[in-house]
Order: sequence, then C-alpha cells, then structure tokens
Amino acid sequence: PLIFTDLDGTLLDHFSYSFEPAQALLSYFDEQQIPVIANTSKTCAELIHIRKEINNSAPFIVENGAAVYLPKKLFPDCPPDCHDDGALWRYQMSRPRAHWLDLLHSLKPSFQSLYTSFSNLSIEQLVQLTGLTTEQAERAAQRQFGEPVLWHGNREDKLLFIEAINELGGNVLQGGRFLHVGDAVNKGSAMQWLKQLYSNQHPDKDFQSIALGDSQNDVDMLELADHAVVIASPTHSAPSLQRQHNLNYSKAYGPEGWRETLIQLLDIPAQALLEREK
Ligand code: 2M8
Ligand code: MG
Ligand code: MG
Repeated sequence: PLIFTDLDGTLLDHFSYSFEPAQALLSYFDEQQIPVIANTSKTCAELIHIRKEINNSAPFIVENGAAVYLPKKLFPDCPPDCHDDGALWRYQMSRPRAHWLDLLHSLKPSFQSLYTSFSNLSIEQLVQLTGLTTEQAERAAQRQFGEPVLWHGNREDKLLFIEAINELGGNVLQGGRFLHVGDAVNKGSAMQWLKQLYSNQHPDKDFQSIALGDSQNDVDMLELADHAVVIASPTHSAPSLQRQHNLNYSKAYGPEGWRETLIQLLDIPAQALLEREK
C-alpha cells in the first residue's frame, strides 16, 4: 500500500505535535518499505525538518495539495512536468502565495477586520496561537503557495468570504485552526497524481492507497483513497464523507488512533511492534 497521512491531529498530536505513539509503527513501515507520505497544510520547510525527526524519506505533499516533492534518490529521472529543487523534484499545482496575498488585499475591506492573515502575524503570535516552538513557527511562516488566515468573524460572513474567494478562482480549506486560502487544488488531487506516478514507475504492481486525516481539508483525500481512516479529534467533530465505502474511524485521538487503525487495517502482528517498543 501507499499510506497518505495528514500530520496535525493525525500523525501528530493536535496540542503537543508528538508522534511518539506511532514511532514503532513508522519504523516497521520503513523496514517493510511501505511509503508513509505526508499530505499536509504544512510548508516544505516544515516537512523537510519533520521528515528528519520521524526518519522518513518518502515523497511528501505540502500546503493542501499545492505541490508534491519527490526525493531524487527514489525517483532518479525527472518525472513529467516536474521542476528541479535541489535534492528533490517539485510538481507544482498552485500559483505562488503572492497571487493569493494580492487577492486578499483586493477583497472588500469589510472582510479584512474578520480575520488575521499569516503575513500579519509575528512569529511570537504564531507561537501563541499554535503551540509551535519559535523555530517551528519560523518554518510554518515560509509559505510558498497559499495563505492561512485565522477567522474571527461569524459563520455567515465566513461563507461570504469563501464565496468571494471562489469567484476569484481561489479555494478555501478548513484546517484544524486556520482557513487556508489558495489555488483550486486539494490533498486528494495531489494524492492521485502521486499514486499514478508510482503506478507508472511500477506497472506490475497494484498500489492501494490508504488515507488518514482528521479535518475538513482531508475530505477530498479521504474520499478518493482506496481505504480511508478518519482520526478522532479532541477539538472538533469528524468531517463527513459523501463517497467512501472502505471507511474506518479511530477511537483514540491523533497518533494513538493512527497506530490503532493501521494495525487493524493492515493486520500487523503484535510481535513486529513489541520488538521496536522495547
Ligand atoms: C497550520 O495548519 C494547520 C493544519 O490543520 C491548521 O490549519 O490548523 C499551518 O500553518 C501549518 O503550517 C502549521 O504547522 C500549523 C500549526 O498548527 O497550522
Ligand atoms: Mg489535521
Ligand atoms: Mg493538516
């Protein structure tokens, strides 16, 4: 299988960003060469760091499907339509952040008092709002493709805001804490592109996608995956899916739920993990 996973509130704890409960399982997947592909709202800068921490060398998807990054070690030849980005290939599906910042500025001033944009937050404020460390917040601020905003207006105005952005060719996705303004892409379209790339590279194999997520911005990915897992959240209700028959819900929150549902779904022998948890 190919495992596509959201990070915040899914593989990482919503509050502490810890992945500790999933560590043994991650190392098992690594040994079995089962790719664990992060598919997240986070930035490339955040991902490069987090992948080192969790000892992950798989491809990854950033900023809600805006771009897919492929390690050249895994994909020696430049895949179609990809750009050279150091040790990585980049498949970009979104216009740059500047486009969305201009668009936000051009919107009716009436909206502007209803949200705070990432570009108007200091690193200290970001730390306060997210619980990230200063270094982590600095990496979160390095956005390339979109703009998260913290909404403090009412629900009605929020719908008008989303409509206004949609009319201008943009898209708004609800993350755990922020609304993400960006191009008309999502985690689902990026997942499908990458799954197709794996299939093209290994025509003999039948890749099954398993997607895990906890929030509204995961729905496209969860609906398009061969198997979907909704991870329980301590702060919000589960997103509702329209089309998905192979659906599991975790009981536990975040990384504990990640571990519990994947062990069940893939029938992983307890012994394989006991060794690693010593
Ligand atoms: C933002 O993403 C989360 C994802 O659910 C959110 O919207 O609440 C992004 O700014 C991301 O880059 C950052 O790491 C995260 C921190 O909570 O917040
Ligand atoms: Mg999440
Ligand atoms: Mg996310």
